[in-house]
Amino acid sequence: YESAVVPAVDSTAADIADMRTRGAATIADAAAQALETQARASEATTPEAFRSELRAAARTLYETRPTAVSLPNALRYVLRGMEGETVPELRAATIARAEAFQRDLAQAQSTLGEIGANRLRDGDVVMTHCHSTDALACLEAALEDGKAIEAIVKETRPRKQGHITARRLRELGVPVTLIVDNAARRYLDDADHVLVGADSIAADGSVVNKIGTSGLAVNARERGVPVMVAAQTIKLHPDTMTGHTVEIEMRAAEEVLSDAERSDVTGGKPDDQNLRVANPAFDVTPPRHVDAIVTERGQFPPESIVTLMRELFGETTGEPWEP
Ligand code: RUB
Repeated sequence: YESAVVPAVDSTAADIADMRTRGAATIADAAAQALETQARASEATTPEAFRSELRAAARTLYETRPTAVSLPNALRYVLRGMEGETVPELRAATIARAEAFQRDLAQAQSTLGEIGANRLRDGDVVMTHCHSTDALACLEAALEDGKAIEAIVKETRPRKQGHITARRLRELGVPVTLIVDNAARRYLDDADHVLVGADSIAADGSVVNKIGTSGLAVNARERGVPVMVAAQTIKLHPDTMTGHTVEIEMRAAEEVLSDAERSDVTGGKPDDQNLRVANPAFDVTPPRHVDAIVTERGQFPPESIVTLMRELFGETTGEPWEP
């Protein structure tokens, strides 16, 4: 039934793979939306065919980027709601479930924002890395509470998601100092908090987020600047409860070194196999370098996040399309 996957699912998958749609929460939202589109457009005539189509769509979406667990968590949540005896029943249930997921995601982010805002005081300076909608929700709620906030925004090479953060913060009226990543340690002296998001959080409280987060957290600890991770519970990685590790995505060399730059660096021999570029998209910050994980269920010291994971997931494991 693979061929019955509608073009909208393929284009959502391509947008995620190429990072036109990016950031863990936004990816989850887009994936749920794509499953809804598949359910609406399906021409399946039997319940079995409908289920197979939805599972094939989920697999297409899943195979885009490996690190943000919000993607399989979203797919699993929607597919679990695919209940009914007939195609119309299955269709209605899947659409309702996808819509509920998207509603809950938005609600969780705003609840998380209010909780995170309580950690911020009037006049605080916050250092950010990458672009996280969960992190920005905390700043937005603090502003709504009438607190003045300033931001030091790390550029975030190679994709410069810091520019998205800077633009969003300027829209909110926040004064922004944009710095290159290498300047972070120097500017930590001016920061009251480091505030980042997460792509996945492991059962031991390790935080998987944009490459450079772990170095920033180590430097912040050395400088005595608290590190706050804003992450909805959709970022909690169920498989890590049974010893699995989180796969770190390696992205294309061209993001780091353009063809023209490669030619320059190799002295006109762009095929030089001994010039390798390594481009990991994420890294792992150990729990000892994180002060608080802020979720919509409250804030947690990283070491106790596993209690929340057990409560939310029970023994959930396996691929999203497995019944
Ligand atoms: C994005 C990134 C973000 C998290 C959290 O990486 O690391 O910090 O996904 O974002 P990329 P959010 O740009 O490679 O997708 O809070 O919006 O879910």
